[in-house]
Amino acid sequence: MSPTSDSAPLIDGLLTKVDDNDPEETKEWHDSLDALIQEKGGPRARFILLSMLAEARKKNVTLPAQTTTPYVNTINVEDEPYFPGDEDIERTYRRWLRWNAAVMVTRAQRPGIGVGGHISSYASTATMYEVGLNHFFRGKDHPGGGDHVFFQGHSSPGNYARAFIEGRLTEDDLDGFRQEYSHPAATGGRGLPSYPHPRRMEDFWEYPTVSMGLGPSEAIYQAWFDRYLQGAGLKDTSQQHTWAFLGDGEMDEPESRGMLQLAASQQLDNLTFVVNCNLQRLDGPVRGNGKIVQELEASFKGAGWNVIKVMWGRGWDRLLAADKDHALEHLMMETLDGDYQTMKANDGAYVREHFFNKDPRTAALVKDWTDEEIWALQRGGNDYRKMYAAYKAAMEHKGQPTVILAQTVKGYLLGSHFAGRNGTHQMKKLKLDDLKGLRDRLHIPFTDEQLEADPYNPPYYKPADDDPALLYMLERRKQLGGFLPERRDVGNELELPGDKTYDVLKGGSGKREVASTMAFVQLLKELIKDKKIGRRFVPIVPDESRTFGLESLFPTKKIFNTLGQNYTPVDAEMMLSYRESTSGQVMHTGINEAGSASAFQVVGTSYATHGVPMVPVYIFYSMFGFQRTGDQFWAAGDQLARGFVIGATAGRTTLTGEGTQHMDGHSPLIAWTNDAFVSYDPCYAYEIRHIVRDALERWYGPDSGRDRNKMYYLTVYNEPMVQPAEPEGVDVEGILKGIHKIADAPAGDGPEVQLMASGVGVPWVLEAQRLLSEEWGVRASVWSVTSWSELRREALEVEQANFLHPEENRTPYLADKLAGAEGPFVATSDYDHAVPDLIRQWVPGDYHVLGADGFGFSDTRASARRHYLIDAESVTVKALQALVEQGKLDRSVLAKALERYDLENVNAGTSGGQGE
Ligand SMILES: Cc1ncc(C[n+]2csc(CCOP(=O)(O)OP(=O)(O)O)c2C)c(N)n1
Ligand SMILES: [Mg+2]
Repeated sequence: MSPTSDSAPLIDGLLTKVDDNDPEETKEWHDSLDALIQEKGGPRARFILLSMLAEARKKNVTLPAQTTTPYVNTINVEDEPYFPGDEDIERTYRRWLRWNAAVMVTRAQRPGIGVGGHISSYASTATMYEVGLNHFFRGKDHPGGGDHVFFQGHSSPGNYARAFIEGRLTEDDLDGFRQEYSHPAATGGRGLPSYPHPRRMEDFWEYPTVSMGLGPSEAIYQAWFDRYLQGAGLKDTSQQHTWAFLGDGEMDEPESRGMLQLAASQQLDNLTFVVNCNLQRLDGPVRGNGKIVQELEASFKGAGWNVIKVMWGRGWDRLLAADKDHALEHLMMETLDGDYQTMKANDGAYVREHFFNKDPRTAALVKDWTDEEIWALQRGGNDYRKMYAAYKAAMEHKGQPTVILAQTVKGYLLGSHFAGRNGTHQMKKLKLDDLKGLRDRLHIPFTDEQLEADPYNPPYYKPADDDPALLYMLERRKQLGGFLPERRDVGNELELPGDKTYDVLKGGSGKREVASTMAFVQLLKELIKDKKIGRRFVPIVPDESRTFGLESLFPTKKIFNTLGQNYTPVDAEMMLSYRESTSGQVMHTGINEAGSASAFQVVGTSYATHGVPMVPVYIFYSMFGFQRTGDQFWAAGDQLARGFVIGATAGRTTLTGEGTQHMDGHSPLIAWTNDAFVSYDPCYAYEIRHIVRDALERWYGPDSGRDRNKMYYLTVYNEPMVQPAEPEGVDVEGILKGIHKIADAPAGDGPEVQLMASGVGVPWVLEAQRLLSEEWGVRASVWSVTSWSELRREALEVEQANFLHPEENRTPYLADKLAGAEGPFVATSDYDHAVPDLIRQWVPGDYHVLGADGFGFSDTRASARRHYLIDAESVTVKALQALVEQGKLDRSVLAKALERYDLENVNAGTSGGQGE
C-alpha cells in the first residue's frame, strides 16, 4: 500500500497509519489475497475482505469507518421487523392516491387552464410517504407533540390527493390546483397553490420546500431547535421527530449537504432524511456515469450520519440468497445509474439481456423466470415493507441523525411513456391510453366509457364513506395524532414588557458616542433580562458576536450546544468566558450565514410549529445577509416567520477600510423586494426603541388587525455618534411610518429647503443645515427617514385603493406629511440613489437624491463619502443648486460653493469619524 493511498478520513479519531514491523508476514497476506482473486475472482475477494473487516470490528480491532458498503440493502432480510399493518388495505388506498394525484394534474391541463404540475415525482415517492403517514409521522394532536415533516415540494399533488380522500379537500378544490385566485372566484371552491406554501394555504402547509436545498438545511435546524427548546425548558420535544423528504437531484445543492456536520456533531437522532434516489432529476440522470447512492452514502457517512440503504424490493431477496459467489451483488455494484434508468424505461426482456446476461452466473439465477417476473422486481424504495424496516431502524437509532437512501423509479407505475424517461419530470398529463393503463395497474374501478367521456377531465376516485380501506386509513391518522400536513396558527400572544424596558434608549448617550448597533444590542440585553419574555429571545450569530458586542451574553446566557461544554475554555477565569451549555440561549451557527438564516426561519415560526412564540434576533454583517441568503429569507416569508433580522455594519461608506465585499449600499433595496419584510434604516437609539416595541406588539401583542406575519429588517451601523435624548412628544407615528421631522428651519427670511436622510446620513444633513444657514442664508428643515420602503409601500397601497375607488381620493402618508413643507427636497443616505428614489413620485416638489452607487472600496469614511458625493458639503451644494434651478438663488453661488468645499477633493471630506 503506498503511503498516500491510505487516505481514509479520520472521522472517529482512529489511527489509519501503522508502521509495518513484519514485512514478510504482510507479504504472505498479500500473496494469499492475490491467490484468492485469481482463484475465486474479484467479487469473492471483496466479500471476504468486507467480512474480515466486519469481524475485526466485532473483535474490537478498531478500524476507520468505511464510507461505502455494497449496493444492497443495509438491513438484512432476517433483521427485518414484523410489519404491524395490513399491507393489502394500505396498498388499496395508496392506489387511490396515485390515481387522484395524476388525475388532478391532468385536469389542470384542461383547455383554457393549462397550468401544469408534476406527476412522476409523487409516483416515485408515494410508497415512502405512505409508510410514514400510516405508521410513523405524528400529527399535532399526538401526546408527544407532532412531527415536523418536510414534504418534497413538487410532489404536492400526492398531499392534495390524500387530503381529498381524507375529506379535507373537495373535488372542486382539486380542480383549483394552481388557480389560486381565479378558481375560487369562478366556482366558490378553493384554489390550491402549486407547491407547499404556508403563506398561500395557512391551515395546510407547514414547510416551504420547493426551493431545493432550503428544506434540508431548515430540517436540520428544526431538529436542532427542538433540542434547544427542550434545553431551555420551554417545551418537552423529546418525542418529536423531524423528517425531510428530498430528491437525489436536490442533494447537489450546496445547502443540502453543507449543514450535515451540524446534525452529526449535535447528535440529532431526532432527525431523518429520506432521499428518494430515483436516479433522475429534471433534465436527465443524476449521476449517469456513477452511483448517486454510493456517493451520498460516503458523503453522509463522512459527515457522521447513520446511513440506511434501501436498494432492492423483496423480489430480489431470493436471488441474493442464491447468489453464492456474489456475482449478482457485484453486478449491482458495477452497473451505472444511467443503465439502471434505461432498464426501467424498457421491459423484462431488456433487463434480462442487458443486466442478468452480463454474467453467466447471474443469467443462471433467472433462467427459469419469465420476463414478466423479472420486470416485476422492484426497487427498494417502492417496496412498502422494506421502507417500513428502514423507518423503524431510523427511529431506533440513537446518537446520530439517519439518512435513508431509497432507490426508486421516477414515474413508477405510470407506464412506459413516463417511467424512467428523461422527460418524465416535465410531463403534465396522461393521455387516454396512459389513463387506461394506469387504471388497470391500480385497479381503479372505472370503465373505458367513463375514461373516454371527457379525456381532459378524467374522473377522480372517491370511495364510499364506509369503505373499509378508507376507515382503516382514517383510523391510522387518528392513532397517530391527526392529518398531515397541517399548520396551526397558535402561539400568538406573549406578555410583553412595559415601557421601562425600552427606556434604556430614551435618554440619549450624553457626551458618549454610541453606534446604533450598540444601541440595538443594549436594548436586546434589556429585553433578554425581562423575567417574562427574556427567554423567548434567541440571538443568532454567524461568528460575529464580538463584532457586535454580544460576547457579554456568553457567560450569563451561554451558547446552546446539545453536548454542553466538555472542555475548559481558555478564558475560564475571565468575566466574559466562552460558555456553552445544553440550556444556552445564543444560537451560534459557526461561520454559516445560510445556517443562521435557517435557524432564524425555524425560531421565527416556532409560534406555529410548536405553539411556542420565540423571537429570533439574527445579527450579521449586512453585506452577507439578503444578497447571500435572500432565498432563505423568502422561504421564511413564505412560512410566515416573525423576528428581527439585523443588518449590522451597514452602509456603503461606514464600515471604514473594509472594502467592496463588506460595504453594503443596497440591502434595503433587496429587503424591499420581499413583501414579508418591514425594513427600517434608523439613525437614533430612540427611533430603534419605538421600532422594536412596535414589532413585538405587532407579533405578540393584542390583536390590532395588522398582519402579524412580518419580519423586521433593521440596518444599524458601527459609527459612533452622540445619541440625542428622545425629544418630548416625539412623532412616534412618523418614526413607525417612515419619516419624522427632527429639526425645524432656522428663523429668518432666506429661501427654504427640506433635507432628508436616513441612518448614518442624518448627521450629515444636520451639518448641511448649519452650513446652509451660516454660510448661505438658506433655511433648511431636517427629516429623518426611518423607512423609505415603508413610505413607498403605504403610498402604493393608497394608489391602488384610489385606482379602484377614485371617489375616495386618499393621500399617501408621505404626501400629507410633506404637504406644508416648502421645497426643494434633497435626500442622502449611505445607500444607492435607488433607495431614496423609492419615494420619488410622492414628494411634493423638486426632489434631488444623492447616493453611493456601485462597488465600495477601502478608505476612510470621510473620503469615501466625499467620493460618492453624499456628505454634508455635497448636500449643501446640491441644496444650493436646487434653489438656483428654482430661481431662488443666483447661479453665481454655485461656483463659490464648489470652490469653498473643494468638492472634487476626496481629502476635503469631513463627514465621518475615525474607524471603530
Ligand atoms: C433551487 C431550485 N432550483 C431548481 C428548481 C427546479 N426543479 C424543480 S424539481 C427539479 C428536479 C428535481 O429532481 P430531484 O431532486 O431528483 O427530485 P425528483 O423529482 O427526481 O424526486 C428541479 C431542477 C427548484 N425547484 N429549486
Ligand atoms: Mg430524483
